[in-house]
Amino acid sequence: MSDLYQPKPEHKFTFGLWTVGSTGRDPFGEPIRQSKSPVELVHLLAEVGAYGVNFHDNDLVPIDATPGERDQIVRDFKQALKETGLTVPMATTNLFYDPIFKDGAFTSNDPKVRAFAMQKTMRAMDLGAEFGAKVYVFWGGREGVESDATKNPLDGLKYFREALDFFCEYSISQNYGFKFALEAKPNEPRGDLYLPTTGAMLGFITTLQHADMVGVNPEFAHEQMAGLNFMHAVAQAWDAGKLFHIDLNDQNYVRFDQDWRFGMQSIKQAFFMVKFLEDVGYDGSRHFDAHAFRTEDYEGVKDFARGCMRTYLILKEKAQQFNQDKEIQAMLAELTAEDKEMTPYFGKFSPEKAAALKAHNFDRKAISSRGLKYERLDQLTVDLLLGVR
Ligand code: GLT
Ligand code: MN
Ligand code: MN
Repeated sequence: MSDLYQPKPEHKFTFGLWTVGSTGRDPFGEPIRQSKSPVELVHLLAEVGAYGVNFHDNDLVPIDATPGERDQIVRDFKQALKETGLTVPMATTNLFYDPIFKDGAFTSNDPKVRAFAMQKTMRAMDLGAEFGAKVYVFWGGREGVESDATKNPLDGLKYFREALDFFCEYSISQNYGFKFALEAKPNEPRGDLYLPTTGAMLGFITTLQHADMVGVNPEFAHEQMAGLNFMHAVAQAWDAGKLFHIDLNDQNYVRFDQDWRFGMQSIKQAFFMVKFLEDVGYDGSRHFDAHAFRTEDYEGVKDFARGCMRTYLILKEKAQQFNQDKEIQAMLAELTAEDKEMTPYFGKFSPEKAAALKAHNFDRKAISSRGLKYERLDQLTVDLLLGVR
């Protein structure tokens, strides 16, 4: 039984270097863990059973490294990957840490900053491609404003669109085969970030020249910060064929970005999220974008990482149980059953269909007086999750 919850490569569990590498620094306090090198972090991830490791350019290569230092770091990291068997499915650019990005990267008012952001991203794409990454994430941590007196959002959209069109062409010209995944967040560190939700990103993608190459990387905590239902955002992305990557973590609704261990707080939402991914057959990375509590040493960091994967696998088992539960499934079948009398009204429009539907008499009182048994259905779900079913 317990082996069911052991992570295996086929589960595609990945972590960013910045997640297990977090030293616990926050706006109110200094680091509480000694920082570890990328090589040490790869070994830590291998020890807990992860499949892959993702990075920002500067998680691996410091922003002011010389070309010689870069090459040495790349060699050492490759060696660590070889020793552990870990892969690098995704890469990204840090466009938020350095002070040059204080007013944004691609959406900065300053053309020099925008051009630097493009240069940095192309170099980071080269680095990611060197490790075989196929998904390239864009999280615009500084793309936004504190005051709308300072920037025009239409300019921001135009600059971001131009940059993405440029990177699609760059990837094609280099034969990198990247798929780009845009990650939304409503705020933090900026007062307001542009394109604040996954839904906004999906709308924006349709305006791009190479829309087929661009999808989304929704993050659990970011939709919850906006008070939204994460699974619904993911479902919309899936429906659009745009779920290229996913950031799993947790947090309390409508707070600052807490980036907690997956499933640590919102078990029910996490359950429906896992059930969705497994039911539709999503086959991309299950990336945990979270970090250990600030109370932990590196043993606690391992507990954190193991916990993310373990909870995912427990919820996956619970999803199977839900799908095989006779009572639950019978209720769902009844709720969603076809009504032969109504069937002719659905599907493609025709004037005859419209006329027939307009003429139909509905017994509103009878229809609305039927109890739907949702209380029972939800309680069965709760029983199942709490392990008494
Ligand atoms: C940062 C952010 C995350 C993004 C990472 C990728 S960096 O930790 O909070 O949500 O996914 O840029
Ligand atoms: Mn986050
Ligand atoms: Mn994220």
